Amino acid sequence: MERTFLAIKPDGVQRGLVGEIISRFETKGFTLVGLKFLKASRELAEQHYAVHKERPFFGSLVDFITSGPVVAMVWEGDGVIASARKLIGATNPLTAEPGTIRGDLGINIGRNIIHGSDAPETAQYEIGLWFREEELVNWQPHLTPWLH
Ligand code: 3AN
Repeated sequence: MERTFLAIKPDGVQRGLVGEIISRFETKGFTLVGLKFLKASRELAEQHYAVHKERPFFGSLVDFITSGPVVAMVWEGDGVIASARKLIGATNPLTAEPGTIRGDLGINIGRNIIHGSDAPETAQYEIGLWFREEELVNWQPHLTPWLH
């Protein structure tokens, strides 16, 4: 079963959007298999954003993601990587479609509320970076799977 890594960034936590954001993935029908609330270390943030190391905003990106607590999550379900990216919306909240998390809840590209893995390889890398295997729960929430 496919898994993705999602993280509610410090702006989403500070603005009290944690419940609303988790709700969107729950009501869509995906399954939560990992969840932790933490202030990321600089080292973790730099590893997480390693692909952006050469970008001009790398330093401020790491400053921001380590500035306050984040909600790190692993979600599971068919097609969850691409679907979560759709639910999240475009990188720039100003151009993100209404109905998406960023389109509905944000205005600033540097404060775009939530991170979501963009491909299977990134998902695997990010899940391994933020979670130990024993922190992920293998469970079947739906005894009647036809409900989905
Ligand atoms: P996404 O989060 O939509 O996958 P990426 O991977 O292109 O976007 O960028 C990673 C993060 O870097 C974004 N979530 C955003 O916070 C930040 N970022 C991207 N582009 C810019 C930019 N032009 N200025 C400032 N921050 C940016």
